[in-house]
Amino acid sequence: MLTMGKAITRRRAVAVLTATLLATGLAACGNSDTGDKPADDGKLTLGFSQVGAESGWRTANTNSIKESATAAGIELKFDDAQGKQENQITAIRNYIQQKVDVIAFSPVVESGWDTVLKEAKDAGIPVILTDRSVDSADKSLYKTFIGSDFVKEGKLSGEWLVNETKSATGTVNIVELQGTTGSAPANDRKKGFAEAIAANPNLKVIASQTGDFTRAGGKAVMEQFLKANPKIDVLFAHNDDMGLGALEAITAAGKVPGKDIKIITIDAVKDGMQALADGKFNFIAECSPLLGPQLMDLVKKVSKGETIPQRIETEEGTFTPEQAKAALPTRKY
Ligand code: GYE
Repeated sequence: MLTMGKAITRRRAVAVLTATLLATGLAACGNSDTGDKPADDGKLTLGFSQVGAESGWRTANTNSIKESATAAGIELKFDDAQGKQENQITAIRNYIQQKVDVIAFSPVVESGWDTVLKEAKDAGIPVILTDRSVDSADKSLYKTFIGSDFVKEGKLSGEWLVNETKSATGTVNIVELQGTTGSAPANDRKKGFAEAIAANPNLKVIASQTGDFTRAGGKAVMEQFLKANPKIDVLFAHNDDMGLGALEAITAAGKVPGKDIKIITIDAVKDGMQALADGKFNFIAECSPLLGPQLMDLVKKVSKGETIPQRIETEEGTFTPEQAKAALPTRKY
């Protein structure tokens, strides 16, 4: 960590020196191998590898990152990995080759990052994890993580259900739509929810499968759940989009969402909040995608070699239908 910090300080010192030389009209000591990055112009360059465009949350997150890079005067190189880890690894390697100042990415799954993170570290390029974390034991492979407490989101969802069903007699059958297999939010939300309902044996998860965080996935898996299980009381979907897809399957099966089947989701993007305000969903735990401004702040800090916290968590709440109605008019995503 310390060595890396020093390396960064040195890199920045070179950048400042280069900028000064340019400003005084002297020849620049050029980075001729950086392709589209000109000889260091003093501008910070951030290489960002995004998961994909699977959900409303992701679209809002991408917009937040692009807008805040522009606002902060940071040059952004952006790559959409289309949900594939190998594409993210390729993008990160390209950023290393291009000698960007900082790399940030939202890892699609938790494991399998050590090699490429080590390559970035060896090149002296600091890495910031945004939104999703990695399971690397060596914490020096990245500077910080900025994002949500996914276990807490699952827990809040489960606690709402425990309270909602406290006077229920008999078994409450729950189906669960999981996020992308192996992703931090899918692993953690499942865990948090399971922990929250564990003390109530009448709350039973009778089916749990991935819908890959997409509307299409949520709809297709919910159709299977409905075919296989005559009595479903509750749907817990790991994001709004899968819940929205499931609504179509539930309605097509002749059931009333929000009444025959209670629906709990996570994210609180506008479409989800509308479904909640309309009484089709019953509860949403919030997960904010607006990570851009804080990320740009951190990019500036790490590039100067400043010490930053190892983990920075987003503040979030929960919503009932009434609260969704009140929040919708000013909702930013
Ligand atoms: O909840 C989901 C998205 O990683 C927190 O990814 C993010 C999740 C979000 O596809 O909608």
